[in-house]
Amino acid sequence: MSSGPVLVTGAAGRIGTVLRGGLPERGWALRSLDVVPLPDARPGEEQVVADVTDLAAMVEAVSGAAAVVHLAGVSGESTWAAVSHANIEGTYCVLEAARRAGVPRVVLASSNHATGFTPRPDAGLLREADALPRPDTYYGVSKVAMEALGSLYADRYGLDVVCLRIGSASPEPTTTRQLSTWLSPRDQVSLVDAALRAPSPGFAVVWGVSANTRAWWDLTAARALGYEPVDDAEPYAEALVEVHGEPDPVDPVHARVGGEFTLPSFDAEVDA
Ligand code: 15L
Repeated sequence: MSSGPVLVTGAAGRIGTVLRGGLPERGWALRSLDVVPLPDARPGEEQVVADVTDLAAMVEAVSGAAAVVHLAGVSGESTWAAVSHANIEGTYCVLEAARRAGVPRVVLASSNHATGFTPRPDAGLLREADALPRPDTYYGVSKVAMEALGSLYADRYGLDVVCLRIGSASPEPTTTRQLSTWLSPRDQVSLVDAALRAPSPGFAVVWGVSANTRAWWDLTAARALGYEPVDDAEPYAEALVEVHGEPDPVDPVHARVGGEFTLPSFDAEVDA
């Protein structure tokens, strides 16, 4: 591990806020970057206000960092212009800035939506290798591009790049799909900590979910990095099933891993 702080992009966002609470307890000094000033800067935390699509600003921001955790971007479906600029151009700038500044490791917040049209397995668990790019939205395409850029920078320039295909990062599960896809706040911290600490991961793509009883993603690769999930969505099942019913496997929301994002309501004509 190199010395220096970890630069977290999108630090004011949902996952960024969780990580800023948890990573310092695991020994990481943080440099928190967002396009807006943090409303709640913590003692010892460095702050940078910058846009991840500004390459010059990013080279300066990553300088001296031990690693980058890249969370910034559009976090759901939007127009092609918005998604491609923030997520694809933004990821390029983060990786290129890391290369130019000699930062050895980048952790990328990918998403299950990179593979959203993948059918949910009838039985057994889906490994990363069994889920080829099958994006369900422009957002999903941007996450496929993120993983491809990470692969390029690992192979060509020798950066360690760990892509986390995050399920549903939220305080608690609020739908029956999330009984399978939930990634709890504690486990968000553990997963990123493992991605930062794993010795020489090279290029890795791993699912990011808690130890959910109803999970359909195989955590073997994530555990190999050192991830030890502690939470399980199952204690929320009774209440959610009472309201929404048991998930129907032929309902498209439950038949494909991307859930709602695969529905016609996400068609371009609807979003434009
Ligand atoms: C994601 O990647 C999104 O950022 C989030 O808004 C949720 O849609 C999540 O996936 C999910 O699949 O639940």
